[in-house]
Amino acid sequence: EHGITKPKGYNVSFHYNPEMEKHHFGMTHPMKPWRLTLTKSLVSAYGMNFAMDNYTARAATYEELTAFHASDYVDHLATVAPQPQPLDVENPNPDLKYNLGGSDCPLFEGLYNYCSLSGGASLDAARKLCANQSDIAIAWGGGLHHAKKAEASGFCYINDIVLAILQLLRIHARVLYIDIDVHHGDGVEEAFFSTDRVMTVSFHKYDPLNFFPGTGALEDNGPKSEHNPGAHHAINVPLNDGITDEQYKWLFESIITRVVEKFRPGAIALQCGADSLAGDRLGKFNLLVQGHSSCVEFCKKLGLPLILFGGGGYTPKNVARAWAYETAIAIGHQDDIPSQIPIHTPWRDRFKIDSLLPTIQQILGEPRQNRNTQKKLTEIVQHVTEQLRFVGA
Ligand code: ZL4
Ligand code: CA
Ligand code: ZN
Repeated sequence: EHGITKPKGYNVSFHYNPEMEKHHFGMTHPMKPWRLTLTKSLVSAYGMNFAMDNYTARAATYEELTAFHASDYVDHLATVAPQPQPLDVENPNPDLKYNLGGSDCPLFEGLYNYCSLSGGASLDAARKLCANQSDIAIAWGGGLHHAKKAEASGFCYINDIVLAILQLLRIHARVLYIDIDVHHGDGVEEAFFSTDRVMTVSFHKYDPLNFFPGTGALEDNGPKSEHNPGAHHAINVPLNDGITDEQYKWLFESIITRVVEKFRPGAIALQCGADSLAGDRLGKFNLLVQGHSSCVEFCKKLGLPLILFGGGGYTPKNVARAWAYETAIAIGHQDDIPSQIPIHTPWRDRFKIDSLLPTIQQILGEPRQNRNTQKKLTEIVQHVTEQLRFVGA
């Protein structure tokens, strides 16, 4: 018996392929594809699959990948051998072709398959929205926002988000891209730098010398030339460590309200990187599941076709909680699912925090010192408001 039923009046689709988890970046690499399995098992244990259309994602084809990526890069990805030997200690910075084979973007067994599955899920999700068969489409295996046209970067090889947005642009005049991963969404920003049909908004930690990728300053708003249609269509929200739910929610809602009002998108693509949660191995924000998921809730309420991508997230138990809870928001059951994690969840014990009963919104990790002042946040909203004066009719 479960109380979770299909929402009336709209459809949610969930795009996932269990093959993705079989790939490994390396034992100590922070990116763990099995966090997707953990997410899926939590979603299933809650019975959420009864409330949405579940699809086993297919692999993207070569033609689909080269809709954005350079064919020589995709050719190389398809044929390159897995890491021949452990990184050479004598030469830790070998000349990397397409930035492949270093510690961030290693060459592992089945890499091309992993990339095409991630791309395939996001493409399927976008096509479901385009066909009007789904109102919210979910692809937690996507969100790989750093990949460039002909270069791997920051654990990302294929930019599934760009591929999905290109699909949405066939139907919609304007698409809004929002990125709540703790890192700057540089690959997506760059891909749509010169068009006024995509506005990109990234919230991220910004510390150019010490935090990857070092781009995304407040003043970077697209091409500097007013003759370039992309001018003013990149919004960046640079933050410091320790930002809280309350501050983040205020910033997100203030900015997205203004953006939607001026840009009037036909669809929204939301990258839900979970490394902005407290207790992340790489990120140092203080967001709880409540604050992170409030961004999803806010976007859903805008009532536009919505695609949800995964992204970063390096403390798998927290990632699974956030993405499962955000799935509950998508199907409209966030207020009636039990907060306690169902007994039948595989690895249920691993969700426990200090032997407390495991619940879906509990996050583990020491709070970090908040280095964001209200004065700075107000300045950010002011700057964004000024940029938006140049946008729209
Ligand atoms: C690791 O322990 O800041 C990779 C990467 C591998 C295993 C053993 C190798 C040890 C942390 C990160 C050497 C690691 C040296 N292993 C990593 C400038 C850097 C060069 C590489 O969430 N070293 C590069 C990328 C970022 C850099 C973040 C976020 C993706 C996303 C979307 C990408 N790169 C310095 C770091 C480890 C590793 C431990 C690591 N890499 C942390 N931050 C980076 O936005 C999915
Ligand atoms: Ca971001
Ligand atoms: Zn990230």
